[in-house]
Amino acid sequence: MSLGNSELILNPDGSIYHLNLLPEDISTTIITVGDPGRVSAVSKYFDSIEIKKQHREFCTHTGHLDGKRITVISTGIGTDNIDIVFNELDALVNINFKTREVKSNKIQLSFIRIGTSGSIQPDIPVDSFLMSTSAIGFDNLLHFYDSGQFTNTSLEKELYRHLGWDRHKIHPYAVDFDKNLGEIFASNRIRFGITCTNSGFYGPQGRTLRLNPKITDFNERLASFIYQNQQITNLEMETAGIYGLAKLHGHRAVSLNAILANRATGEFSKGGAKAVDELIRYTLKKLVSSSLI
Ligand code: R1P
Repeated sequence: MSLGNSELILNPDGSIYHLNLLPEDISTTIITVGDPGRVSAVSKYFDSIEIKKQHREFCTHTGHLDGKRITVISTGIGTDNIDIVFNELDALVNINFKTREVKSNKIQLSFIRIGTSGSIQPDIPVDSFLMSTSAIGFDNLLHFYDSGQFTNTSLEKELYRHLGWDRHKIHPYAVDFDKNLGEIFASNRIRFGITCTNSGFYGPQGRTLRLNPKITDFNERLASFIYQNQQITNLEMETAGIYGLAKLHGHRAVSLNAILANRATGEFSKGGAKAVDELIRYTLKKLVSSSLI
């Protein structure tokens, strides 16, 4: 079936609508960052850069490091952007832009998020690194896709029971990381945990400036949940969408977080840029030394 002009939107130069990219512009190994400014903070470590493109908040650099072709792209903030970035990146490899048909032989992409996040456990210090083994999405993105077989329904059920928030009409979805991809980036420097993704930075992460929260113990309820010996460790705004859309499309994804805030102790990193730079260098080192990507 040929996709209509209003569904698969291509620019006059043949690039995909929001990302402004052509199929040959991306690698199958893709690092996602939230901040467009972080793209060059990653690509400055490449041996060479072949592509630099930007449209809106979506900045893309593709280059080589130690013989590996790597793309780094900024998603901006939030899972609404993740919906655009992941659908369009998948289209670049799995839809033929000339026939506008889905290809029969699918290409699998590997996504590594290098993001920032706030811990909700007092023993996870600022400037530490955390890998999300599962992500819980409060943002509703996956509810708009036929996603049943890709979600962790047992985690969802236990969480619903623990939170008891049915009266608030909150029904988060849960998706796991790709274990094989995660193993590449594991070490004793990285803590593992369940990440909560939400649709905002203030109220939806339990922050009160001038507006009163509806659920006054939001973070405390999350922090006291335990699933198969794992805690909910941190809050951010993209990982659940990334895990969900990667799984639905048949791609692999892992989310790595530099912890900048500790919401339980009230601390905020004094060296956030350094922590992010260290996570970038750590991730690239693990990536180039792996034979699995
Ligand atoms: C909020 O400040 C932003 O920072 C975190 C959140 O997920 C949100 O996108 O991640 P990034 O630093 O990767 O953008």
